[in-house]
Amino acid sequence: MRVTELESYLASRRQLVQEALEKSLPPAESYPPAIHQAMRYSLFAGGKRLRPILVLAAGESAGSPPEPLLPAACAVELIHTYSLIHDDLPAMDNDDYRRGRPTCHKVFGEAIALLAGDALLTQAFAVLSQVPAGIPPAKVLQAIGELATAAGSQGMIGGQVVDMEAEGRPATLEIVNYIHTHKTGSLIRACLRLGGILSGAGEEQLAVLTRYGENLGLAFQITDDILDIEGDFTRMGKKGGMDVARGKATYPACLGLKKAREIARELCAEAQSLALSLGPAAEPLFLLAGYVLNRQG
Ligand code: GRG
Repeated sequence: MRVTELESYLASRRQLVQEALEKSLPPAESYPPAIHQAMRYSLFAGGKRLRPILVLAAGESAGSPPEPLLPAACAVELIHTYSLIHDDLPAMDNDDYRRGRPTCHKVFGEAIALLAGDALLTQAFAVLSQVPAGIPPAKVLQAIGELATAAGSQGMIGGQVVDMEAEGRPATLEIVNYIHTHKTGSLIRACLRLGGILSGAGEEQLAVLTRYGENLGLAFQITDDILDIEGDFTRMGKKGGMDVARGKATYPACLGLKKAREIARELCAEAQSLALSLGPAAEPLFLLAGYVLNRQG
């Protein structure tokens, strides 16, 4: 697969994910419609679907077709969407725009937005608990445990708490690393592990996928820090410059833009060499590391 083919790979995987996500939630008119409309509003607001695609690409590297991995791919995107809804609430970052349109609470009100996030989180586990044909139930159980831990107080939520606590204070690189590897990195790492576990990857293969996920997760958040300074609203779908305005603990704040860029490049190069070590079936993972480094939104 050449770099020019990455776009068609992304498009084909996005299509599969989109169709599966459609079926993962009750229809908008299901009673009570207010909650289902809010859940669908945020889920179908045009995200990149990077995390579900990483689940599929990790599975592909271990020889699995995409279909049996779709419940896990959807589960991760449901959790990601819930985290965005809650992060945008007035009690947290108080953002008006996400994915290029008004945030969930701006449209549906705070109470429904809070509940839409809760409902997406719980629905994620209902979806993941469906056992696809050909996947041993024990592997699904393992995946459920991994995703719950990654999203919980020692994963994504822990990262969010330290992110809030660090606001407006001079942050050490150690604190920034904790925030980035937990708030953002935990879920991305879980994507790689879920794809591997559900595809029957061996111990060594899973260890490589995990390290790839750790490198990519940190690189993803560093590029997000950089885009918050350099990106524009049209591409990012949200207002830029907010990290500086809020005194957030970021890589550029700690080390400067140049060093932040250099570290993101090194992390993606390391992810690419890990992908290469997995052989030709990991080519999408190789290209996805380049995509994360060069993304504009
Ligand atoms: C509030 C429960 C809770 C958790 C908060 C993930 C998170 C932790 C907050 C979301 C806000 C944020 C800036 C997280 C950092 C991760 C990140 C860059 C999210 C945006 O991900 P993209 O760019 O978004 O993949 P799309 O819209 O493309 O899916």
